[in-house]
Amino acid sequence: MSEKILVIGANGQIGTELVNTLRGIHGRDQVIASDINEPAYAIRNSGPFEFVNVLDKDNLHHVFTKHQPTQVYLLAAILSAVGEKKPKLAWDLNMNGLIHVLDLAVEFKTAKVFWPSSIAVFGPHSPQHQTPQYCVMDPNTVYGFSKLAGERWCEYYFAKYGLDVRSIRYPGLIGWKAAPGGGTTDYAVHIFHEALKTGKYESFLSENTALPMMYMDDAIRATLSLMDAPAERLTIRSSYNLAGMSFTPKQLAAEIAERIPGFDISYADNDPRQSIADSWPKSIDDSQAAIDWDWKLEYDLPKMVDDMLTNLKQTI
Ligand code: AKB
Repeated sequence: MSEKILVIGANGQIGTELVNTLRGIHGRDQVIASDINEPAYAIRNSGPFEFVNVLDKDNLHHVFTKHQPTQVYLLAAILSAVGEKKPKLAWDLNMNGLIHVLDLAVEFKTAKVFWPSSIAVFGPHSPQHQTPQYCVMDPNTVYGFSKLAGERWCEYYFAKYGLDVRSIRYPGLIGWKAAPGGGTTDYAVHIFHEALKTGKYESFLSENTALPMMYMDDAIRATLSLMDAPAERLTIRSSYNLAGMSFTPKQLAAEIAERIPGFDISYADNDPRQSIADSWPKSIDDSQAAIDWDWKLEYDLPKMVDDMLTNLKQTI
């Protein structure tokens, strides 16, 4: 069957890469990019585009009627750092945007829905090392508890309406093609740009703050593997833990300094993102993803740093 894929929030860090990868697989006209803003440069000329505001259900209904998508990726969201500045908007967008899409997917009999969750669903009382799939979860950011509530809705729509909704708890994502959009893990992208431009960087997280991270190539591959997996193999309908690699700003800076001699890192005091990072896991147990859909990581820290610097050099 030929797919018709709607990507909502296509302008973001994941969306721009996902849209172009999906277009490479399914053909440009089979993948409808959509966003509340003008299409980002990276996706502007690569296929069809619709303006979509996930909070406007009539607008969404019109887009579903027009394109009758067989798959929907809902990527529109407010991330952790921006969410703390605009808590009500973050809750509204992250929650009601999801419920609108789940409702329309049921109404239009959309075959599959992908929705991203995050390591932000964990909180200060969750185990910090090798955080398991199931454990205490007491997120203390609006972003984190909107994602946790969203996971519950996804599982509920699967159980109640048979909607084939699939999800991953992404770690911090690092890529060279698009900028991250207001998260706590963004330092791990900014550092590469500043290393190449100025040879120095002030990290807003302290030197020993370990967080789970993943290279974008792995994240896109994981997303497509989960979406391609046979439904009967999937045992988790809330959201799968996904680990990637774990490192601190100091460890990342040391890897960069090996390739850019003289690179200098300093650390800011009292950034509000520090307490968010301190409430999140340091590493994640993603063994269920390996069992259910054969997940295997390809990029470790040195390989990711090599690839980032090689590619970014050509764009800066
Ligand atoms: C953020 O930092 O808010 C995101 C995330 C880990 O979900 N990158």
